[in-house]
Amino acid sequence: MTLEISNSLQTCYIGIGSNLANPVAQVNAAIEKLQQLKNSRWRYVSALYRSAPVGPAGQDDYINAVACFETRLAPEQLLDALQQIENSQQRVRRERWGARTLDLDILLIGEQLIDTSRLTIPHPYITQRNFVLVPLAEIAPELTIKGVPIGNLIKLCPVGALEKISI
Ligand code: ROI
Repeated sequence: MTLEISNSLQTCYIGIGSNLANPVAQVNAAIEKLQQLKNSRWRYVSALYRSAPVGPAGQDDYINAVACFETRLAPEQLLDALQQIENSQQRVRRERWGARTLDLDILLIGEQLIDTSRLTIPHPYITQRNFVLVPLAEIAPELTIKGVPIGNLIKLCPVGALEKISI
């Protein structure tokens, strides 16, 4: 056994976003890759949502979704695996908060609180983004984040245009 892989499965939630190069196809391709992640057991994915961009003006709308699976990967191994998927879909890191072909964000890993140079879990903006909270609540309506029920977080979240585009 390597040091990085633990015996316990942790339930994790991943935010998926794209606003370049056929975003629906980008998100669906990412979902297929997440379903095959090593040392992990797939659970489910939300509907796809179209959302108004947060960040610099002039970007196209995003397609967003949230996936859930259980994993034995350690948090930084999971991050490495997600970055490989981003790179496989021609993710180029340019301006902060600029347009992207694929963004995979670790939102939650069990109830873990992590703060390292590479990772902050729960994701630091999780409570500020309805394109994350709404699909997350769709697949995990009973979830609490740092003790706060997700329904309460949605009520407090800034409102941005958000439209479900698939079931
Ligand atoms: N805006 C929306 N609507 N959806 C995203 O996934 C998204 N991702 C980002 C930034 C650029 C902050 N804006 C976004 O990383």
